[in-house]
Amino acid sequence: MIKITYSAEVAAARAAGTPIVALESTIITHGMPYPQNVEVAALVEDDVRGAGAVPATMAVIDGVLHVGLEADVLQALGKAQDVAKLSRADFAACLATGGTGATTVAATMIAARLAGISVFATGGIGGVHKGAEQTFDISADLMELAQTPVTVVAAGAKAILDVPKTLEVLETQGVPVIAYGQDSFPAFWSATSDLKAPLRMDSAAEIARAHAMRGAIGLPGGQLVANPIPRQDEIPAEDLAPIIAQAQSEADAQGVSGKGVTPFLLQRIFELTNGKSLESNIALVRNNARLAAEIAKEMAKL
Ligand code: PSU
Ligand code: MN
Repeated sequence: MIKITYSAEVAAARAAGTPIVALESTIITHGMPYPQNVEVAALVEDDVRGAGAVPATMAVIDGVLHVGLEADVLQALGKAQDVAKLSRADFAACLATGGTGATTVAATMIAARLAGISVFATGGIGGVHKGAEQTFDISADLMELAQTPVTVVAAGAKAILDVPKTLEVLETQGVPVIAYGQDSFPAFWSATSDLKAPLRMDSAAEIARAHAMRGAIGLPGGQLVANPIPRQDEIPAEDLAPIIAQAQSEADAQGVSGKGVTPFLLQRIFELTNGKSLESNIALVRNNARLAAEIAKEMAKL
């Protein structure tokens, strides 16, 4: 009933048992401007290949789930204006109605599970938004991590979010939050924060074993691996704070809500930093892709 198509590269990897890393597409359609989005998507795919795994970027095109995007499909998706942003709530509806949509973290996890892929790299997950006590704006990504068995490698949670509340919800939902190679929870554009991560691991092998152990003891859900941005690419938190505050107050003043919030804030921060936020974003996604490939290789050994 569900139509799935695999890129030639992913189909070959599945046949050969080569490790595969899932990648999302909302970051392409709603997270970065064209044409950098397509260039970055291709670079990130190359990072996965360079580390010895095969990339599977997910999207729904005309009602078909694409696991791995051929170059022309990626190009068309990156240029398109009216692509839906799919999460758990609308993923099935898009497939059923023949629609086209990019997958968020939540939808990419669902797609990865369907394709038998256990690890996924992105930039930052969605989380609890500032003011959530009024708006109730909490990303479905958090609840997805609690129920779908995919290990997600991200650079922590963006400073546009309420990071302490995001960590609280992850704890309530029983999601392992693992800082990679440090004690502190990384803050997306900054490598560290004042918050200690609940767990710390220093190798891809440990992360792969923890993933397998969750399955072995019958717990549903995945893991969040918080991989700090490389030091040379970070933006100091104090430089970003006023910019984030400005973007947030503009969003409030314009009544931006629902799915529009995250893309609006990312775009305004890109403009207000003269593109510096995008450079950091690119560096951290690439860094996450490399770690995810190492984890995929370790998972394949178990
Ligand atoms: N982080 C980024 N860029 C993005 C996103 C997160 O650096 O584009 C996207 C991801 O697809 C994530 C989604 O799943 O934003 C979260 O959206 P929301 O807050 O509406 O759940
Ligand atoms: Mn939201």
